[in-house]
Amino acid sequence: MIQDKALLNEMYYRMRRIRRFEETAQELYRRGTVVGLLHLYIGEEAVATGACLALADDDYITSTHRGHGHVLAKGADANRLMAELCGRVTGYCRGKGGSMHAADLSLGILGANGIVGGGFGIATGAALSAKKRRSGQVTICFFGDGAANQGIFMEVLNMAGLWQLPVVYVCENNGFGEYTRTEEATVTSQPIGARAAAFGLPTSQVDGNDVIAVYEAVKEAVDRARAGGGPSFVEARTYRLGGHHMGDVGFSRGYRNKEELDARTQQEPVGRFRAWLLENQALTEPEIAGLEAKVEAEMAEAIAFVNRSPLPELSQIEEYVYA
Ligand SMILES: Cc1ncc(C[n+]2csc(CCOP(=O)(O)OP(=O)(O)O)c2C)c(N)n1
Repeated sequence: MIQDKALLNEMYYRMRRIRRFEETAQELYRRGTVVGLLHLYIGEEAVATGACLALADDDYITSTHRGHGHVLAKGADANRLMAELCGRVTGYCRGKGGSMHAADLSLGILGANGIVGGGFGIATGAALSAKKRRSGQVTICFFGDGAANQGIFMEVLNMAGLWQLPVVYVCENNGFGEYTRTEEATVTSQPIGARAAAFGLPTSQVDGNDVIAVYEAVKEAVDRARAGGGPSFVEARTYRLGGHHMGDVGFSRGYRNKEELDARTQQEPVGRFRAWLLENQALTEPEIAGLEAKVEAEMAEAIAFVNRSPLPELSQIEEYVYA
């Protein structure tokens, strides 16, 4: 059992912060304050948290269309991220990127990405750069089970294996693609990691709703990469509790049912870790309440920050866009 109280504290704080950020964003979306699509990370918090806690501050991550959890876990500012979702000039991309494009190079966040599989090349390139510069930096590439079916996945596994790059491919298998069950689109008689193993990468599979299990598996891979041992693959098995995006409500699309959702809700990672902390006397109820109050204050501040931040002027419509 991990005895490091500061680490356990940080695990709970980061997971709770992601959960409450997502719930707050959901609320702002319903009020019409969030602009554009919103893919929530609720239910998957342990993956981003466990993985990012295995990294150093100057290490890199690449993220996905479901990226708020990854960037928050790597230290992104909740105010600037919420402002970005709401199209405000104070957001990470001056309000022009929206939910799927937050980046902060000063924190090693090389970007969320609206292109499924778009992080593969960026992460592998960043790892090649780190190796060439002998910087000691490691890159985590987050991607979904659906993204694993993009052809570029095979290309980067080959290159990372060939050049022994310091990169960890973390596959978040949340059971679904877009309104599609994983088994409808992906061979499941073999784990996704078998693809990485074919290129010589060490692979592991963990319970992605167990933050400690994710941390330990990713830490082993990160330490190996930093020591010159090359790339690894980790599959974190989790479950997306919400719809594919905010517009996917209820069960009318028929790819899952209420019984399954209820059963999986029982295993959600934030409440599960909270209970574990108390059972194992790792944190006390007042200590946990203190962390929760800190998160609530941050979320209240994020809403206030959005409210006092302007939308871009019409005259700025052609600024900072590539054409
Ligand atoms: C190249 C590309 N193809 C298709 C889409 C549409 N799309 C958005 S999310 C998604 C499903 C991705 O599934 P997965 O990688 O498992 O991530 P999850 O949504 O489950 O987190 C698809 C097909 C896209 N954004 N980009």
